[in-house]
Amino acid sequence: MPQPLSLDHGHLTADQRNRYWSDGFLFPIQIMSPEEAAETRAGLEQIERDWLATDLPKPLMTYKRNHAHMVMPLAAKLARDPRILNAVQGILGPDLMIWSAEFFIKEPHTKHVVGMHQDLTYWGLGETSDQVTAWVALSPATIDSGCMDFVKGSHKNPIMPHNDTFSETNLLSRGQEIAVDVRDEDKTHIELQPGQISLHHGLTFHGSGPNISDDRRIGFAIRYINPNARQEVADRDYAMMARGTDTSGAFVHVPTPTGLFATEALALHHEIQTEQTKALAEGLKKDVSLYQGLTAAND
Ligand SMILES: O=C(O)CCC(=O)C(=O)O
Repeated sequence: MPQPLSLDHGHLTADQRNRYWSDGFLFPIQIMSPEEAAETRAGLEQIERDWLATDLPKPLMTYKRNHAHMVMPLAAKLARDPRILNAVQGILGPDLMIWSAEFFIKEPHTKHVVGMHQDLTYWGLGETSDQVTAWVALSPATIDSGCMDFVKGSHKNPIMPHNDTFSETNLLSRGQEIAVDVRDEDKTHIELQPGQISLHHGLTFHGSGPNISDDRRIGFAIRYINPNARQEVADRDYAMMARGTDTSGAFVHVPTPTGLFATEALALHHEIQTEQTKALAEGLKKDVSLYQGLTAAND
């Protein structure tokens, strides 16, 4: 496991910022202790136990994989954690909004993978650098558990063609995969301990392998933008303020959740999912649910 980076009072140093812009990613950054990460994991697993069989308007998996921060206070707290925001501020500046946040969970001994892709391909935000993903490890992300793999410097490419494979074992919406041969030797394994994060640019080629370990692999991916970002495909777009001010007003602000799966938040969640699906589904010929390929444990 690589040693966590030495931050400057919780902020990225100039050297770390340069490394992000040169490589398209940065890791591992220790945000919280393993014990605190374990508490957050326990909170999530309590929700999974309590809500799996209830009559939520949509399957629990939909909320875990789409704007979890809007309907789960635990996810909003994590997405607005000042320690994560301090690191993200080093990349995007002082005004930060949360565009989206989702749990990526791979159950032990399962075949699910994430095909190599560039995030920005389907977001409708163009090829902007005014976004970054912080991926928080809530369990060990190792080669065995299916940690992410990043291709150094690949964020300097434009959005490349992707193929929709609709593979049952690919956790992405269309089973999408970049139409570029990525050699194993070009991949950096992003191994993280619970409580650590990685940062990655939305053009960075990345994916992840299956979980052959005995534990769940639980990651929480938070997509941050700054006010320079623009939605170019959907009629309108939404974001939650995290820090500073929104100087552009280009995004409809969404409130932090007042409680777990509160009625108003569920209604807004539905509205946002409908709008963002337009961007995600642009050009999609085949009707497909947005989040497929998950086991019953993720439902
Ligand atoms: O969690 C994974 O394995 C993949 C996550 C991912 O593709 C992302 O956060 O952009």
